[in-house]
Amino acid sequence: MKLPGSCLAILLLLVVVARAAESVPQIKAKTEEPVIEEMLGGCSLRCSFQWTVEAQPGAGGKMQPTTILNDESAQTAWVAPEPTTGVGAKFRLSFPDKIPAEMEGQTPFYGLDLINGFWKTEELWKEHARIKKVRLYYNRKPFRDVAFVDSRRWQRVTWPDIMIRSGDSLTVEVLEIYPGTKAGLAVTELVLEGAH
Ligand SMILES: [Ca+2]
Repeated sequence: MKLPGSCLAILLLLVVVARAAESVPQIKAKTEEPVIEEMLGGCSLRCSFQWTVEAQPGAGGKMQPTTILNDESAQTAWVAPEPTTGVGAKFRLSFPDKIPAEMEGQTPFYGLDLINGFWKTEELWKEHARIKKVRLYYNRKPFRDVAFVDSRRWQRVTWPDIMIRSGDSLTVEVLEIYPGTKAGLAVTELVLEGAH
């Protein structure tokens, strides 16, 4: 059987895409200490740089600035707008466009902490979906696939140091969720780890 050129091209593309997905390291987040509201805002990469967050509710949606994921409050959570479930949602955490020259490429970035779901109450937690698996992109290149457990505790993922340069960003793409009883995905807080 002879396949038309276009079919071969598509097959080849599928193989390339499958290989690219396989090459992303698959890791599990570590479950850490319980969340204590008063302890939020401790030491993090914030000691060197602030970062901004944008959220895109699902594939084809638009990135919108949000402060709810880095407001140092476990009472507030980003919630997937209806009718989206949160699968396909993306959060982009961006470093400043202009890092001071003496700090350019000098500050390590090595981890991400998550408060999954709508942490505020047990009831809200059950009602909203939680993150099960994400793909992380550094400067829009796939970088790690991370599995999270269904827990109200802090969860942490780490990787070898990346030295931050002006305009760098980390994107978190939601691949799978633990469904809620009533609503789509909620995420309470994302914290970048690094600096020291
Ligand atoms: Ca929050």
